[in-house]
Amino acid sequence: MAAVTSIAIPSFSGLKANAIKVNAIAKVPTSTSQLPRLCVRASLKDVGVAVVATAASAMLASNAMAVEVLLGASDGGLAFVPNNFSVSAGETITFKNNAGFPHNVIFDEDEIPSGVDAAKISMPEEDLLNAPGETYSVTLDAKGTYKFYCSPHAGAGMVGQVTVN
Ligand SMILES: *[C@@H]1O[C@H](CO)[C@@H](O)[C@H](O)[C@H]1NC(C)=O
Ligand SMILES: [Cu+2]
Repeated sequence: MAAVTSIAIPSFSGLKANAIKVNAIAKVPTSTSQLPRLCVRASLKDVGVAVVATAASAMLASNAMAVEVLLGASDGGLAFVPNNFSVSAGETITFKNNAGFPHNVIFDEDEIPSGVDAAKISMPEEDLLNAPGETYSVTLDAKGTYKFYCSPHAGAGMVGQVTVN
């Protein structure tokens, strides 16, 4: 630390330099192990702040352009929650297993805008979401009304509708 202090001094002059020198010496840690430790702690804190800020902005961005639909009502009802909603074209719709699974998400080929391929936006018919929290996400680009259902539970009324604006 003594070497650093004496290098800094020549760029100042007279009384001011002496005053700065006194301050600098007063702040030099008495133990050489103190300074590196302080530096490490400071940089970890900065990194932590940066990570939190990034996570918060990512969350805001995803909230702005995503809709979550629960598969199965929390009371056990076999339903999409919500079962009738609107999204913007290109917005991500994430279906999330909640209760009463297995579920799937199949778009009805006769109840979607013309030119849209139902197979491309549906889960494969033989696939089922079996585990809690499992998701299926889809993005719809063509505007219009789409109807979808869960194949195991369509007969029980597990059907839904989304309007893409
Ligand atoms: C879904 O919402 C649309 C638009 O608000 C409405 O026209 C339609 O009747 C609703 N369908 C059902 C099944 O509730
Ligand atoms: Cu289902």
